[in-house]
Amino acid sequence: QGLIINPTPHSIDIDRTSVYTLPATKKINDKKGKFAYTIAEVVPGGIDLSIDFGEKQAKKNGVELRPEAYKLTVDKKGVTITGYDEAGAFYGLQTLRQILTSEIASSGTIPHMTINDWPSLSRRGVIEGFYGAPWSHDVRLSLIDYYGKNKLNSYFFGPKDDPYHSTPHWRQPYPEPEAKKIKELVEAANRNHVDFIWAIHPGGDIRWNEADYDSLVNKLDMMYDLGVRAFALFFDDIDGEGRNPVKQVDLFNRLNREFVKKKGDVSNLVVCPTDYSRLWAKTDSAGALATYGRSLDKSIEVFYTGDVVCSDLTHETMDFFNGLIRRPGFWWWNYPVSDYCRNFILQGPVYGLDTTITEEDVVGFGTNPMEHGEASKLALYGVADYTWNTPAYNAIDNWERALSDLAPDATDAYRTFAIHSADTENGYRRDESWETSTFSLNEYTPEKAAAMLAEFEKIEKVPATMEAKCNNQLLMKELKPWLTEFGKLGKRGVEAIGLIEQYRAGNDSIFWTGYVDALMTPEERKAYDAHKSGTLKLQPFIENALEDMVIGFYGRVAGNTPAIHIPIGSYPNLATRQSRLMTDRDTTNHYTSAEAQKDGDWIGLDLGTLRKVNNIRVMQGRNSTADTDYFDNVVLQASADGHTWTDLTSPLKETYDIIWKDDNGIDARYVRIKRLDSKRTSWTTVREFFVNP
Ligand code: LTM
Repeated sequence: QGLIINPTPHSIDIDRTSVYTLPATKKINDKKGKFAYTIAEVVPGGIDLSIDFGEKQAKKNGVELRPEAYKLTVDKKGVTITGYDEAGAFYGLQTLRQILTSEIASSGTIPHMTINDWPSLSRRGVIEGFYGAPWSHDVRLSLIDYYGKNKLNSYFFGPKDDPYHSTPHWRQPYPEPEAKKIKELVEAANRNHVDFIWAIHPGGDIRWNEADYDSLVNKLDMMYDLGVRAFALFFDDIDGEGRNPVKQVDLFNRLNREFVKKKGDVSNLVVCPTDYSRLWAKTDSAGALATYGRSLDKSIEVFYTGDVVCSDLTHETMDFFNGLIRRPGFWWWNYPVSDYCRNFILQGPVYGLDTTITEEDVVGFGTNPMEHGEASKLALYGVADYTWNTPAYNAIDNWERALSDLAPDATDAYRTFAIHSADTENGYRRDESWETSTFSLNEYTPEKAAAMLAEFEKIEKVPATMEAKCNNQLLMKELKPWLTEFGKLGKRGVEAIGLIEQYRAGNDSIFWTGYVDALMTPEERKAYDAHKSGTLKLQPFIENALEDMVIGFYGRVAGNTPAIHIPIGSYPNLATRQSRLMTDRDTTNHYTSAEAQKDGDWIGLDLGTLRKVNNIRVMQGRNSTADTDYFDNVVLQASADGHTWTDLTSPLKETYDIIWKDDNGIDARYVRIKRLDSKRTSWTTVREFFVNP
């Protein structure tokens, strides 16, 4: 209580009956003279501090005997930090920084305590490995500082859109100003006990010949001269000759012998294979991963993203990969990366990581963040906690602490924004709005409506509160477009609740005027689509309420139910706005399942009421008949009640565009395409699902 330390220490023992009073002056005993810079940063006022490190000292003082471990004691003499090594002592100082700024020390005293601490995983870090605008120099520096503060020790520099990291310029030196910045980053990383690992991504146009081998060594040498002492080679997301696993392995082994070992002060290579996900990895002995397992030097570490590109981390996931590559893999976690859903800013908790994972499963853990570096800190706070103290990790508790760490004066407002800005809608699905209970019109109660109204009113105020109280300008710059749309979402929600009341009171004329007003204009829709929040519950709540009310309203004034087409099916994201792309009468955009298709999966429409259906057309695939993302071997079906289905066609194999017509028609409220059995595992995509077009 009153003390927040991230990452959570392994052991902390506080004696609240005795306190050490912070003195007016600084008395520092920095035994090896290594920490003047960090102490000046961490300790602003007076203190009695003794700091040392080394195996001998660690043994003497009861420090856990493993790299990066430390012990920190506060007693009547002051603060003593002993590191197993220099990094351990540095981490002891980072813990001290958090003690001194915690409530526990706000009155100038600190209770006596003993902290014994060490990392669960020895390689903990960040991969700047996304597509999109690489981080700016300022953001990188701010992040490196953040890694140090949160005991993250590895930073892979591999932004896909850095032309000197990848094709076309990987063979060439960085221009002078860029090279200078990299040197500065290396220095900042060294100050923060972070390994700066420079990655190269040459597979797009590499030629397996001596000239390109020399180009590669030459480039690594140039980076070495800038101070880089750790390297990675990425062969992800490439076509052509570069994919050859035998050539890749030969290259890695040769570089290991002729560059890494020869230099003597360069860390083990880390490589990313082309088969970095189980989704397309071959499991036979001639497959790429088995080739790595058989022939790759044992000192070389191998990245893996899991069962799919963005996956949860589990023992089963790693067992599959580790068995093939014959060593524990290096986990590449594609979260909170948002390059596949750039209109989202992912602010939810860090979860999906098994807390019984150990170094027997993974040799290291790298997280791939968003191009919004500051806004990614929320997730990095979680990754730091998980990787440092894996068994104790608690996702929600960590997320709550992260919010107050990043926006101490605007925590509530930031929390309101973040809780509704977590899901991806169409990718690595994340829980969102978990404290909000939405309701459909027929479940209305005054209490439920009041609760939703209160939430929307709170949301409406968030942008102004964040503007006034969040002092982190880099963060605000990144969040701003989303905050603006979030405020508008709040306003739309307040209006929707008002309309529900008018509708329920039978005020048809007021309802109708308000309804027309509440519909989003194409410009409003475009702005929201570009910077989305609340896609899991809030926006669907508003849209469903409006739709239900207008159907009811037409029924009331015209005496029948109008034609509606609501997407339904076995994929969870059919309930989101994204699925409306299949009923928007625009064949240039599409709904995507965002999950592999399985036998029994189905996609269909609810027509709102029983109707005569005599014409159905389902256009699948993203662009053309060449697309592979259609359901294979499906049957078109109709149903009056959603339980008993009638086949309208025989099984349709490899049919991208399904057309069914029958002059007599069938009475149905539901229609669907249902997959029978097939080997296809791609996602499925529907451009348009027409019924009686
Ligand atoms: O994940 C890997 C190994 N490669 C790429 C990343 O560069 C990209 O950021 C993520 C997320 O889209 N997916 C990838 O396949």
